[in-house]
Amino acid sequence: MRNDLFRTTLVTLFFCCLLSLSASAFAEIRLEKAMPEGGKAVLAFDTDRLLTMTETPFTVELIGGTGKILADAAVSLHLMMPAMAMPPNRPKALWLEGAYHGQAVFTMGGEWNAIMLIQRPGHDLVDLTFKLGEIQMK
Ligand SMILES: [Cu+2]
Repeated sequence: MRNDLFRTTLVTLFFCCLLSLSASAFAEIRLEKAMPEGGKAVLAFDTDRLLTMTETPFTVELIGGTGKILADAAVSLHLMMPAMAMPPNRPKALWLEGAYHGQAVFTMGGEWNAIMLIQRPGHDLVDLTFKLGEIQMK
């Protein structure tokens, strides 16, 4: 009887762990913007909550007007606070297996924007502003 209770508790704990692990593995912040020549840019942070002073992996997907993934761009983010001048914070995102990958660090609590800079050969520089909202202190 006591053993059964123990076993039930263990099994419950195990599934709770599994659930929370899988939830955190898929949690992301995903933002989309239309591109001027058609298609869209998708900015995804690999977290469910942005915090300051934390290396936060992000990916950029560029999908052309015809649905084709664009792999030929130079991509970076210009992370800035609309309320004040901050030191330059411009992580690059490098192409790897279907998306551009980079790491963002927000150096102060408050409202942030990410201006995505997209330069493709033979095209004008594109800048897209993503509002990230209030970023909390770690
Ligand atoms: Cu600031």
